[in-house]
Amino acid sequence: MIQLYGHEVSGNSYKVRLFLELLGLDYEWLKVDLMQGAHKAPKFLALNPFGQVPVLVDGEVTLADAQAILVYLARQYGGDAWLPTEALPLAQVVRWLSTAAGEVR
Ligand SMILES: N[C@@H](CCC(=O)N[C@@H](CS)C(=O)NCC(=O)O)C(=O)O
Repeated sequence: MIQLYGHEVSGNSYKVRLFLELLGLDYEWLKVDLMQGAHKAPKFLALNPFGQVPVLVDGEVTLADAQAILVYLARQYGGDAWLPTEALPLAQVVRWLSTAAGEVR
């Protein structure tokens, strides 16, 4: 089953949770206690050397960064409905991923 490491006050974790729900995928939510510094412990740094949530584990795939995870999930499970392959529509999706990570955040 897909595992998502995150924290409930993390907007980047929320983005991934929301998309997993929209895709109707089963997943296990694993809270990383940011307040206790669990994201800087060796066990978590082995998943993401940046020491940040979210991190997605899907079988052999371990992936950090909300935008990268959204792209992975869209292509792996959502098909063209969520992530088109044509140049301009794809660029428009990336534009809004970038805006969400930048200006909106
Ligand atoms: N580029 C990353 C940034 C992730 C990020 O900033 N995560 C925050 C929580 S929203 C975090 O783990 N902060 C703890 C830290 O940086 O020490 C993404 O978009 O997922």
